[in-house]
Amino acid sequence: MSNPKERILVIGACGQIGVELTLALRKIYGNTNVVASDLRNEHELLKGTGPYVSLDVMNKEMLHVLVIRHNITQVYLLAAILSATGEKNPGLAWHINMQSLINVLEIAKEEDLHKLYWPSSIAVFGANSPHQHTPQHTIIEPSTVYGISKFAGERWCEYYHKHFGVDVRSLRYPGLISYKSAPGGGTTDYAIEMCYEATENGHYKSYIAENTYLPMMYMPDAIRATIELMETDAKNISLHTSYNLNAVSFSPKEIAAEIKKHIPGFTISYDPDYRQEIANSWPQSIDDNLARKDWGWKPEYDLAAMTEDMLKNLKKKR
Ligand code: NAD
Ligand code: AKB
Repeated sequence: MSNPKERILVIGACGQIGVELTLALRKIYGNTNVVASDLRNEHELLKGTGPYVSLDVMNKEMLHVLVIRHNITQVYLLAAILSATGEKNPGLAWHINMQSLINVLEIAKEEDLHKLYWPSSIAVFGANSPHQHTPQHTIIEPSTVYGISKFAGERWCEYYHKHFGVDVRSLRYPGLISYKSAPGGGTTDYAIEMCYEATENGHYKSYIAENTYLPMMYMPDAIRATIELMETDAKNISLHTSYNLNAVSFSPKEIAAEIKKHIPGFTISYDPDYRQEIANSWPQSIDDNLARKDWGWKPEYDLAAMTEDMLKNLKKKR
């Protein structure tokens, strides 16, 4: 059961996940108890739904003041630089992804916050990890700066839990597919772009090759997984790094075929770029048995249900 006394801060609330997660948290905890924050201007969908604060998470003093002033008890840290953007500026990606987490972990320790959520990614895995049903515990040798920062972040989460008792929880999200807020520079964004282009222009040029499989998930499943993980009793959590999380696996060719069922004239061409190498290093599917066993995770959307819902909503947006 969620505690109505919780006061939540979402950092990176205007991003692809942040908008939908903030709205979902406001439904559960009450609009005024969920403070949204971001570097960017407030997202259209958040306007009028609850408090919004402009924040650079890299400024630890400002973050600390905000946490105290708003009596914050839980933080969801979503600010990050994703895989494709990260490869263009590795130093910046490392700096932002690491320092933001350390700032929040330190404040969680100092202010004795009840809980902290920070997402990891399938990007922690690398070319030497098993690519099919990639296990929770296996070879982890990420090749992108994003993946390296996520792996280091997982270790920091476990460290703060073990040494300072911080209740930090984490999921290794697959590529997330959604239509409400635009994606922020990931390798898996191709699938979202394909749905947008299919409804707008009837054609898409994919930067990922046709038979490249990647683990993916529809946003409603990701939001539900996040809230279920955060609401489960602490005694159910056996892992303080980050849980593998699986839903669907598909290739560009497969999602294109699914789109054609709804938009028969849709055509696709392929022109792989630097993101292909990133995709090649990642798993094709994930073993998430531990998440299922510990806190009862079960996805709902398959490729067909996800594509149908995406296209229906994108058509409504036009
Ligand atoms: P996003 O890029 O869409 O959103 C991130 C938000 O953080 C943006 O609104 C950005 O303005 C904000 N931000 C950046 N720097 C900031 C700063 N210094 N201070 C405050 N805000 C700042 O990313 P997303 O897709 O919503 O991802 C959220 C988290 O989930 C990230 O940690 C990401 O690595 C992780 N994740 C996402 C996916 C996915 O497919 N979207 C998959 C795996 C993991
Ligand atoms: C990306 O492609 O960078 C993200 C992720 C899987 O972490 N979507």
